[in-house]
Amino acid sequence: MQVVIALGSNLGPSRFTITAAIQAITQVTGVKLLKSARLYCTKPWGFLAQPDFINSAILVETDLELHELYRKLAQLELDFGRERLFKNGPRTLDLDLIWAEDTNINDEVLTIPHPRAQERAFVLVPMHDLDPNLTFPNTGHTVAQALSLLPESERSDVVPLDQIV
Ligand code: PH2
Ligand code: MG
Ligand code: MG
Repeated sequence: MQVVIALGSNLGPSRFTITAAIQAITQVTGVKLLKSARLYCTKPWGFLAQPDFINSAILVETDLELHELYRKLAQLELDFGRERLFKNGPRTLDLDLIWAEDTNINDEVLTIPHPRAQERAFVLVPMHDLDPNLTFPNTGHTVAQALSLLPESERSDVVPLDQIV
């Protein structure tokens, strides 16, 4: 099945960490990279007094069960020396399972679609690069629709790295 993974970092060499993490995910057995979004510089959401983030997202094809994929991603976070100072605070590497075709999961470990994805421009803008027509099964909204519901001020806080001079 197809899965969207969001990547974020704002501690250490974030830009390197994100590109290296994408490489590492493609090395996981049973995971094939279909498409990468651009890298974005994004204003912190939730807790403001921290550095800007680098965010991106990838679309993968996997035959792993989603909890198995989740455990592999959690291990990769640790391999990259994951530090997470507090909830919504600075982190070395965050890998979140955002979307998995027409799948809804809500158990002790996993919530898919990610419960806050549709409110966050730093998730939706990279997903829009992957495919604006990906549809969230819980709301029926496409990525393009969810994005259009956000205030312009939030969308403009997500800037492609190659547009920063
Ligand atoms: N992740 C958070 C909290 N806030 N803000 C931005 N811009 N990017 C993130 O990835 C991010 C955040 C918790 O996971
Ligand atoms: Mg996370
Ligand atoms: Mg997160």
